[in-house]
Order: sequence, then structure tokens, then C-alpha cells
Amino acid sequence: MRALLLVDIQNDFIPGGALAVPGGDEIIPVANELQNYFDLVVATQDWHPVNHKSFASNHNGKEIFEVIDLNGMEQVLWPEHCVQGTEGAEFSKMLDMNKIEAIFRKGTESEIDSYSGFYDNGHRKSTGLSNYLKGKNIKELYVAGLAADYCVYYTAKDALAEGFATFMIEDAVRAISQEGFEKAKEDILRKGGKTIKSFSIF
Ligand code: VGL
Ligand code: ZN
Repeated sequence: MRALLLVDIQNDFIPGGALAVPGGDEIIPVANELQNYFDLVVATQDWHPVNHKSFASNHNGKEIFEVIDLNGMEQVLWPEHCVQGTEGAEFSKMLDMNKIEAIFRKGTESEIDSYSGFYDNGHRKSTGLSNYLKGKNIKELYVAGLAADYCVYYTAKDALAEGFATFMIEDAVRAISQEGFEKAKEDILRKGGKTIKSFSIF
């Protein structure tokens, strides 16, 4: 069985949003079409409390995109984004939600960030996604969404470590930085994952 995982296709990651990923809106028609080709479709949702420590606004004198030490881990400081209950945290209205069977929220703890849909950045707590997929006998996981160099990348790495055959759908992701995207792709390939294009699925 194979599943499609749609990562963080939320207003704040789309042009016009607080942490817009360049071209982020362009993946949505692809993500909608892809859903027709899978046994299971699930999504993740970045879902931060307003006091989240990944926000530069919660650190005196710190700038957006500065890197700090947060509880022993490197943390990029982001603009406020995907705050629980706000419009920016909602899924894009262009995204077809009907086939999505479950939504896994992440980044809900103020002291630790959570890029992956599986675990927080310290691998301390699970979201339950891995057991959910295994319970549905999923062996292959196809990943699409935003941002390719952060949440998609960390999700793909954890998927590989959890033993899923993992595919990143290259034209159904967009990155914050191109350089970061190239590094992410190399690392996914090195760890045994694959990158594919949506035409090979359609
Ligand atoms: C993301 C930075 C901060 C993402 C989430 O979805 O890639 N990036 N929070
Ligand atoms: Zn976030």
C-alpha cells in the first residue's frame, strides 16, 4: 500500500503568507491531481502557539533567520507563522481536502520546533504518524508540500529511518532556498530515498 503525505500546504507558506515559499502555490494543482493515485492521503499542519520559541519575536534583540541555540539545538528564528487558530495556519483554500484521511499537527510545544511530520527536532516525541501508517500497512510513502528544504526534508529523513520506501515528488515541492534544496535531495538519495516527478505517477 502506498500513501501520499502532504506537508504543510498552509497559507503562511504560500506567496502572501508570513513565511512564503517561492512558488509554493504552484504545487497545489499537482498535489490535488496526485491524490487520485494513492491508497491513502494524509497531511501535516504546522501548528504553533503564539509564544513558540522558533519565532524571532519571542527573543529579545534577535533577527529573523538568525540561528540560535534553543535547549541545546540549533534553531533558525522564523517570522511568526502558522499560529494556532489563525488564517495563516489554515490549509490553502485551493487544496482539495476531501481525500485527506488524517491530519497530523506539529510544532505545538513552545520549547521545541518540529519540522518532521513524525517527530520533533530532538526526536523526543512522536506525532503518531509512523504507527498510523504502519497500522494501515503502508510500505511506500510519497512526500509533497512545503518547504522542500525544511519540513519535507526532515519528514523524508524520518520516513526512511522508520523503514518506509520514501519518494520525494520533485515538482510537488518548493524550497525556501535552492541551495538547501540541492543538499536535501542529495541527503535523501544518500539515505536510500528516491526523487521522482509526478508524471511518473499519473
Ligand atoms: C517550516 C520553517 C518553520 C516548513 C515550518 O513547513 O518547512 N519551515 N516551520
Ligand atoms: Zn513552523
